Amino acid sequence: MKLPFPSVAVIGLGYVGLPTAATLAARGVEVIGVDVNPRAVDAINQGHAHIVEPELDMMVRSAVKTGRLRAVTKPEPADAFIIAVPTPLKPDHTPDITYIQAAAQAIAPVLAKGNLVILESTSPVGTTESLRDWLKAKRPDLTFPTDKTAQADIAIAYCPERVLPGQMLRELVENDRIIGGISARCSERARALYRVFVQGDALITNARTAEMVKLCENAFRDVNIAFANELSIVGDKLGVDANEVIRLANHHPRVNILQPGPGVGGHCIAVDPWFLVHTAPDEARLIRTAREVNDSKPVHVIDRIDALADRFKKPVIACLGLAFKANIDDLRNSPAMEIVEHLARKKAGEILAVEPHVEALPKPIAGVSLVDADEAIQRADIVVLLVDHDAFREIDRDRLLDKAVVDTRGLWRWRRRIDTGNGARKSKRR
Ligand code: SAJ
Repeated sequence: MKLPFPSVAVIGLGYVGLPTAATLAARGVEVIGVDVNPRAVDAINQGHAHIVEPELDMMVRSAVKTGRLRAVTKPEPADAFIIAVPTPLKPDHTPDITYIQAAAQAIAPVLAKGNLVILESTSPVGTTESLRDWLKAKRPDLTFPTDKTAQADIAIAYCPERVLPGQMLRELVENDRIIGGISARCSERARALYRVFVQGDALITNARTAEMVKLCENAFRDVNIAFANELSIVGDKLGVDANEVIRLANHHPRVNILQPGPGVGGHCIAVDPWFLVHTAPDEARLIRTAREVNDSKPVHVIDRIDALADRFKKPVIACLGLAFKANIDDLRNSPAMEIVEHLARKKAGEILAVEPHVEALPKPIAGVSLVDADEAIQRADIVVLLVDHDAFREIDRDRLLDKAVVDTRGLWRWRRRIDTGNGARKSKRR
């Protein structure tokens, strides 16, 4: 296959940039990986992924070995540039796009006529046009596109990533992509680049629509999880198990409710909806409320634990799971960690934390010890299930009979048999 862009610079070698760089290199593209963190650059050049993702380490090793991937701290000339830098949330819930601005400043000097620039970072609507304006200000010698331009020296598009941590390398190739060019010609150029490794459809739209598509995908999930979380709060008040309600309601052919939990964590779903609220504060009312419902869920869980702890003189509380979701080792932005830290701060009891995916707590927390599930359950008065790790599915439920249990994920109740009448068990994707 003749490569439309023989060399590609990927700016930002994080959870999205590094898998993208390694995948492009595996297709024969000469990839220049750029990151401001010299430690990440060194690790990659030695053939190691500095982030944990299944099979990524192996792909990076082989890309570096074949000479198709090389990491540097400053951009070099290339045929195309993919920007995949973080866009964190500021404490006041407004988006911080300074890393995109810095990436624009860094690539502007090496841009040349015929280059394609793609923004992949989750961004508020309008950011791709700002990127164009920043580049234009630095390079008055080049022409840049508008939505009406048929031809410009530089093509610019917004193409959001949609990969799920833990399945990135597969989803990077299989998922459909949204391609939002500033002009129709920009979209065509960007589509040619993704065709090199994407097997899914590459769907063309404009940049602003593509920006909103990315934000609405995560807001969709947030709103739906908020609905499930609200059902569980209502169920607690009414003495009804919301997990059973949801399981039965989902047998309706047009109902597919997500699972309640201790709150929403991670780096995307709990963040991106705020980008929409920020740009349309008076209009995005449901989206804002969903954020508030999900953000308040840890407090509801803590209140339930407190009510149980009052029954014991010196309660021993087992907290099962610290990661932000099942079967991963990422403890950042995790509602489970928030709950454990809160319980420790208010000295709710002796806390036995269980997290089979890590060797130690990120930092010591007074009153909290990391133990295995066996010991925690044996010693606990109260068992709190915070993450639905596969490892916890197998826990013998008889061992919980004399314990007070808070199962925030409905993991153990799920196993209770309900007669379907025909023995069939349907499962829907979550
Ligand atoms: N969660 C629930 N109940 C559910 C499903 C999830 O409480 O039924 C919680 C999880 O426990 C976790 C949080 O939501 O705390 C987020 O987990 P997730 O698996 O839903 O999503 P992320 O944050 O790992 O990845 C999301 C994905 N977006 C969508 O599914 C719409 C992924 O495809 C995006 O690429 C990613 O955000 C991103 O980078 O934006």
